[in-house]
Amino acid sequence: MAAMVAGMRPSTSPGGSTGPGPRPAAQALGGTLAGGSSAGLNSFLFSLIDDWTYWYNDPWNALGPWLGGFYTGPSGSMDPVNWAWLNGDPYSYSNWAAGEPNMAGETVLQFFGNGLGNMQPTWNNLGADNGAVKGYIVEWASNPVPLPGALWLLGSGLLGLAGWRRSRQK
Ligand SMILES: [Ca+2]
Repeated sequence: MAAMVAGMRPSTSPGGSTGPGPRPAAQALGGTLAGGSSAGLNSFLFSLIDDWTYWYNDPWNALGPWLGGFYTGPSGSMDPVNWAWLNGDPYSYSNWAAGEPNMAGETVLQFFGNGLGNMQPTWNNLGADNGAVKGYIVEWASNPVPLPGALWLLGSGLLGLAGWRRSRQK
């Protein structure tokens, strides 16, 4: 059972080009940014953050929380195939929004909906240093009982903790 929780991005979380801003925050909690590596899991993750608390309008589209996807293709290019998940899941499922991924250099992945106010479980590639993304989803490989004390430092940003039983491909 992997436990997952949606949290607001801490203001002290560093951004930078090495990964999503919340990545070190997730690691500090003993977890990692969640991976939507199947249709069912992606829908489950979206259900955790289907709330404007975790989204903003940019103002042309709805930009949602970070996921743990990152680009593995050649520098200076972009494609929908060369991606991986921080949790090690196989990249065998994708749910890109229309026209995504687009820009080279936008090497990390977020929930994104085409159009103002359009929260969707579809994906966009975005620059890792984007400071406006409000939310992220943490996942643990096993049920973190007791929960890491640091988890509660996220305070009011937490939407909930939910379990997900994955069936890994062997
Ligand atoms: Ca993009």
